[in-house]
Amino acid sequence: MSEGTFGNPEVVEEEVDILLIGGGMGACGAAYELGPWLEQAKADGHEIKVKLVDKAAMDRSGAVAQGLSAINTYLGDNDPADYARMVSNDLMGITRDDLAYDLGRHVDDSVHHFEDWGLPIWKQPGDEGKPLVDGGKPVRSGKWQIMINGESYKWIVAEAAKKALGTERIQERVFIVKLVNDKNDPNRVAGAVGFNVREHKLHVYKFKACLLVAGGCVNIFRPRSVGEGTGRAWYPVWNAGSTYAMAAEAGAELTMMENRFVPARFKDGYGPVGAWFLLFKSKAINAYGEEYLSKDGAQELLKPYYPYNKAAVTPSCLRNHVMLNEMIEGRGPIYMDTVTALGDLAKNMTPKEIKHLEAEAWEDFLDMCIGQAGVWAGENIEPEKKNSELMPTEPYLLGSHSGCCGIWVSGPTDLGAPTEELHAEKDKVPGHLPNGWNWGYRSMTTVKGLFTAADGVGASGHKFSSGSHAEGRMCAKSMVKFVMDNKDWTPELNTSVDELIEDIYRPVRTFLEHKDYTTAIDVNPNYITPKMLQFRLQKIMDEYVAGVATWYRTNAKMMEVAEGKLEMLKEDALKMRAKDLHELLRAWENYHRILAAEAHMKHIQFREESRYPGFYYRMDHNYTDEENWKCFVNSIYDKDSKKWTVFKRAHVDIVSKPAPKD
Ligand code: SFD
Ligand code: AMP
Repeated sequence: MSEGTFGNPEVVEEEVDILLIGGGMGACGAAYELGPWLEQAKADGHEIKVKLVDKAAMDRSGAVAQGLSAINTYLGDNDPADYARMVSNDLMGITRDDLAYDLGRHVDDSVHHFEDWGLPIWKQPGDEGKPLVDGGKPVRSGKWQIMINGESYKWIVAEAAKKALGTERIQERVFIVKLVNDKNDPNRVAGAVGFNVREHKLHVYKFKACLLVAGGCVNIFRPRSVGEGTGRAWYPVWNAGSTYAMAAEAGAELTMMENRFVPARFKDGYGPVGAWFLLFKSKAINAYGEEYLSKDGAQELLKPYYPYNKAAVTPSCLRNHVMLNEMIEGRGPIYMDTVTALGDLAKNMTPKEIKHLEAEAWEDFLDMCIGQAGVWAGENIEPEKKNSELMPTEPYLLGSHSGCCGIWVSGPTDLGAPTEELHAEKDKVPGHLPNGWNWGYRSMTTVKGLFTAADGVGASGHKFSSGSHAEGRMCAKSMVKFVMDNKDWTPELNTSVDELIEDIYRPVRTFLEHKDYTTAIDVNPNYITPKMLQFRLQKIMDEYVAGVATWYRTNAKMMEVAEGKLEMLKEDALKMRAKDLHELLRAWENYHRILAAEAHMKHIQFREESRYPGFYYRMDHNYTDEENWKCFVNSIYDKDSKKWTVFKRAHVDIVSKPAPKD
């Protein structure tokens, strides 16, 4: 085969049984779990071929690239049913208890493996060096969270994944652009296509099953960091909505795409707040020193969002809601009162212990958000002497952190349902789950052969890094089963390789055809640079779809405008140019972003209430409406007509929830 050139790539075709798209926490979990299953299948006389493709290098790819300072989901002595309750409560009542419970009962095993592979987990005094599995008591920052020395977290997890799968089964620096449906069954995936971001190669994979775990979606809203700070964001900028966009184009049902996460973070550096609130027992205060969340009036503000205002722990979005009110009413800036928190903690400490405490505060940033330590250093902030500003960030789409947008998947088969109604149905419904919640293979989407995990799975947030890994492992098992059940099936792509090349390299052709029309490479009436197109998307989303420009507010009329503008943006996206492989990557990332953004907008438009105040407001329906909207909002995209069908699915509590106390 001839070596490829720019726009005329060498085509590499490969057929496997299982393709893993992504190299983050979900993919590493799947890779680790697959190892022994592949050995077992081999011993039984079946070879299962697997390939993992990551757009970056696994050692530092995805959300955990910089490291983390806490593992936010470790159950220990907690009950998985309580975990499902917490997830539901924080996400305003609309989550899949079956998925959350399932995750809760499996997640700790991944954490035990992390420790075994070398991840240092903080232990309580007297238990230092004693592993969790031997009864070592972790330092808990909160009920569900444990502290780690996690700068090298991703290296450690990736190393185990590579070892289990074998590096010959891993292909780094290939960006997957789209899934390809099966020629004989439009509701089945048969392949995926992507390009190498370093060499002129197009990769075409055929498979029986595929795990799509390309993370969440960042940079669809104009970020607070612009100009000199461009590129600084909270969630990983390199996760561009590929999971949601590619699944949608393949025909998978999405769920809760109206949900978003707007984290309150240390201003400008996006540093984490969890350890400060939970471990150091710090409080957020307004400019006048008032602890606004507990002052008179906070409850009044939350009243329209009944019954979630009654929760024992105020949901994340409602905490934001009160903070935003302070800022809008002119009582900002908002501060994390680090001075009081560290002072209180230091009261009964020796000077050596105080130094240690201060080091922990710095390490919290150095482990996972070095930029924030830079802000502290640059602004002469010593947390024991000077408070730091907090700020709600631009919105992010994700399904594994404190958000729950994503793809609708098949639940576990062995969970019973406690309600009368469901018991009556139990003979008709597999695993006793409500109809439409289970179709045999855990984590398979509504498209045959397409699985997802972690940020990909909707309606079950609060999995975090550990839960994402555990969910990847569950997928590995169900994919192996799927492959064994479909041993004799051969994938056939419904699109020819020539057509795929034609489509994927359009930005390159556009550039080569028109580049000589002007003398300034970036100024040309025949094309738009990916960077400029991204700015347009961010402006539309920011100004009309409840970004920071409007304090996260929108209404039906604003979304009507957004709809029209997004339509035009989609048309103009066909005019994106790619002057090199880097821009080709940027062009396709933007394409994925636009689809994810469109799904987000369509869902917000459909849900006529404000389910997540503090994350976004439908000002024309500024309340939670339990009667009409305590339901999932799901959607299906038709890539030929480019139309979305958005609809309701009934919500059922599988785990009982306490009635709110008035
Ligand atoms: O402080 C393609 N997360 C936290 N989890 C915790 O347990 N503790 C914390 O402390 C956490 N916090 C936190 C977290 C994340 C970030 C960025 C910060 C702080 C600053 C959350 C977890 O990290 C998160 O839940 C999981 O990582 C999600 O896993 P997954 O597998 O869904 O996504 P990924 O790890 O980002 O990996 C995505 C992979 O896909 C690749 N990729 N590959 C091929 N083709 C394409 N088109 C692709 N698009 C993307 C990526 O390269 C990557 O490998 S705290 O805030 O609470
Ligand atoms: P964060 O650093 O904000 O991502 O938070 C890490 C963990 O702490 C997540 O599990 C959050 O839900 C939790 N958390 C953060 N802030 C608070 C708070 N004020 N109250 C309760 N839980 C919190």
